[in-house]
Amino acid sequence: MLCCAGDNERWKRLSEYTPGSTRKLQGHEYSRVCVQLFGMTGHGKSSLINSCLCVAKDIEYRNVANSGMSNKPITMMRNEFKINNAVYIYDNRGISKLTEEELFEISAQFCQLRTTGEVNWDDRYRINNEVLRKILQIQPEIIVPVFVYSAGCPLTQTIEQLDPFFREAYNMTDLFPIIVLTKCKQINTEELEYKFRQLGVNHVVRIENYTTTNNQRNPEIDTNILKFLNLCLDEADQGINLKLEKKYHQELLYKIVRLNTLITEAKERKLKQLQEEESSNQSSCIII
Ligand SMILES: Nc1nc2c(ncn2[C@@H]2O[C@H](COP(=O)(O)OP(=O)(O)OP(=O)(O)O)[C@@H](O)[C@H]2O)c(=O)[nH]1
Ligand SMILES: [Mg+2]
Repeated sequence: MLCCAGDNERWKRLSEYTPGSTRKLQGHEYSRVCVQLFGMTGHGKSSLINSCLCVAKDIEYRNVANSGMSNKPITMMRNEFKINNAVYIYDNRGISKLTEEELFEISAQFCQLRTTGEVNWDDRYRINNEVLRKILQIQPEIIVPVFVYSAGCPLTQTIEQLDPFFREAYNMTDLFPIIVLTKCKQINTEELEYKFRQLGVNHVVRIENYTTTNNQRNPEIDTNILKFLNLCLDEADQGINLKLEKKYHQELLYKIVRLNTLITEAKERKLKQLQEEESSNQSSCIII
């Protein structure tokens, strides 16, 4: 299908990629790149995966990631899809209100503490011997954070309220998420792009996904998808370059300890709030 200028080079670059190869980086431990999708529910994460898979493999569109229309969230699991031997893309449960619990789960994913499977916002973890053993066995992988945002579905939150997510992504991965604007046909997204850039974002790309009703491969969508995947490789190698000097497991441990402290503090805050509410209820009972 690929027939736009530059597509063959982009496709070849993707097929031949190994971590670090776009910058000829050597002496690092990374053997795979994990493109990790986040975004509000219904904004097109699973559709982006379907689009990436059919273009990267140059095959017909199939709904492998189970995208769909519903008034309820569809994807509830963290699922892995293989683009090639070096690049994997992860679908995710959609964010609802970006609560503290959701942010902790996102951080745990950035720390490689999550494998695939059900994503439960309340399922917090504790650092114990088992987790420490697991950390030492973790195969270093480079995480490229991606935030999928539908230009066609205004949110109840403002873009500024998404700031904690962008900060956390940067703290944990050294990269600002790539923004993928979906459902943007005939929509002027300049103002939206500006707002994301104000939060530190460097890359905003517009992609009209393949969907079950728009599933015929076409050069324009193919090119945009290939550009996006190539951008993920550039970001991955930028991340590797930044991390070359750092000791991977030491840094990972530091991040996990930091996350654990944040979780403990949040728990203590909630407990204190509950105790205060209880004692104010008791005093109002006495007055009555
Ligand atoms: N027109 C148009 N529709 C899209 C696009 N991307 C996704 N859709 C449609 O939007 C709906 C939701 O898409 P999904 O990919 O399932 O969204 P999701 O983010 O995975 O949603 P959850 O799994 O519920 O979190 C589906 O009906 C898709 O066909 C797009 O770029 N353009
Ligand atoms: Mg989904």
